[in-house]
Amino acid sequence: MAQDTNREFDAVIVGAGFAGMYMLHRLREQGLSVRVFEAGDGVGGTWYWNRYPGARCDVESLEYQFGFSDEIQRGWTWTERYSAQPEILRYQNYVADKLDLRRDMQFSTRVTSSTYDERAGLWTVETDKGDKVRARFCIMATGCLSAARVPDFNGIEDFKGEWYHTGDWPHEGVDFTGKRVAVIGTGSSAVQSIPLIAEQASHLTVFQRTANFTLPAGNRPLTEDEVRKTKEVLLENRKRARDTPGGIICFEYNETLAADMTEEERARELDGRWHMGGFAFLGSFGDLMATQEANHLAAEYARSEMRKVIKKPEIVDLLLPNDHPVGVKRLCLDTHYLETFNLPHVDIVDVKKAPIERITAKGIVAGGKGYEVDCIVFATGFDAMTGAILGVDITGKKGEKLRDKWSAGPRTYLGLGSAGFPNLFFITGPGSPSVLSNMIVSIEQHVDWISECIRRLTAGNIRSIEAKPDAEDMWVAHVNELASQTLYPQANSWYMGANIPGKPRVFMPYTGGVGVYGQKLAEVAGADYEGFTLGA
Ligand code: N01
Repeated sequence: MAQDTNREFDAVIVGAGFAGMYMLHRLREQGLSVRVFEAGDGVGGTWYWNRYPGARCDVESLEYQFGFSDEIQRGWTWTERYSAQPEILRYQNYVADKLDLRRDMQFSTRVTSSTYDERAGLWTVETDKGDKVRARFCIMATGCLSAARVPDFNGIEDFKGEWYHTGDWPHEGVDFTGKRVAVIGTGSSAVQSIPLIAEQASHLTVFQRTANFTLPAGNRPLTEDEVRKTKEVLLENRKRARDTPGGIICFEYNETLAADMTEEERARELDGRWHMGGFAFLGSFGDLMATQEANHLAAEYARSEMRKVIKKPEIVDLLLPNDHPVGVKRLCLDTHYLETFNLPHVDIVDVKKAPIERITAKGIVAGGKGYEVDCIVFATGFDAMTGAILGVDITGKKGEKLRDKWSAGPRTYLGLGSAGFPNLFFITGPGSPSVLSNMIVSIEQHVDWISECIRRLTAGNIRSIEAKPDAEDMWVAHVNELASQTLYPQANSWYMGANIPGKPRVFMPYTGGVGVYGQKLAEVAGADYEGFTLGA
């Protein structure tokens, strides 16, 4: 039921994940009236929806938490090196309690449209529950990986069994005991869920289009000592993290080029970092993400390690990635993933060779062969980075639709705003480091910048801020130019929009790193929001 009709707020925030929660807190500190709309029935965002078995963060818990409040961080104790989804969601609820966030949040409500009224200088935001509110600022805290996507397989409506998407998992969980299960996809969600699904299923068939690089997660319980020590320095650590490329400090990037190292030195780097677990491996050489030669050395090493785990000779080649450089698709952290394929009741089907033709009442037909199953798990990913933003019908000045403006790919200035759409902000939008970084560090960086911007506009009695078209053009060109100096564009990844048929192929995140990006944000703000037009 609509709660708010014709009310006016200073700001509307779309989404109550980490970004929406912190944005609300910051704006309320300024005494602004704020309404958060959230489609789920609680806070959490990604961690609210992704409840599939094995869901876990691939950034270490001691770094994947808010860093703005000493009281909050001291009041929470993480239990594992990489937190599982239930623990992260409990943490988010703890923060929501602490800051009393829910009183300004309206749950189970999806924002359907947001329209700018140029004369009034206000956004009109409408929801699927019939709300229609007005606000000076509209802030999209919609997340980068929140528009779950099931591909358009023929016949899906005929399937008589149960089917699920990892990104929209039933809250009560799913019991696969004794069932014949198909998992489609082999990205991070599949890599995490497959070992646990295999523990229950009577038979598991994995439909793989692209083999992924997976490396040992090395998850383990945290010791009391390391938790205590981190609490002492967490806020300091967070400041340091903002100056790093990835927003994390648990490892450093080796800046030496592969060619400038001896074979022994390279082996030591690769081996040491592989066994550290996590993304440290990608920091083995300064040019690992920039040159084929350096990357090939790391990819060969990764394949040799992965090969050691796979015991069925007939599927080794299938499970080893060989069509893209390592790291250009998100690395997957492996906890018993490759080992699962050694089990007698687990099979893999190469859908690159034998594409899925249709889904029938009884299962899946691929390459002319039928696979009868009781359940299908779509681990097929998301309409990443732009899907959730464009899921809202956003209309800016002169009736321009953001969907039309972005039809050839997203266009933003700094990933924060888009020309023609005054007072509309994106948190970790396309064109910012976002998914290539520790998301919470990037969220805090953006929220702090946006809230300070709003504070200065309010203090100066300035009604609006809007990206200038030429600044935006330059930023888009800069983001593309940086990406082209890396190997990232060489894979069909969701970073490129390549997982969605028809989506423009544009490398969306900013590859220059959180630290460099932060300096740019500070310069822009310090120069009276250079590149933005401020309206009286
Ligand atoms: O999605 P994905 P995800 N027919 O897009 C396949 C974050 N995350 O949910 O590679 C057959 O990576 C597709 O094949 P291909 C993390 O950033 C983090 O797993 O496109 N297959 C691919 O194998 C991650 O990267 C964590 O050829 C089809 C898979 O489905 C991001 O979320 C955990 C297909 C989709 O993989 C997304 O991960 C989970 C089709 N028509 C997620 N369409 C952690 O923190 C797609 N596929 C650890």
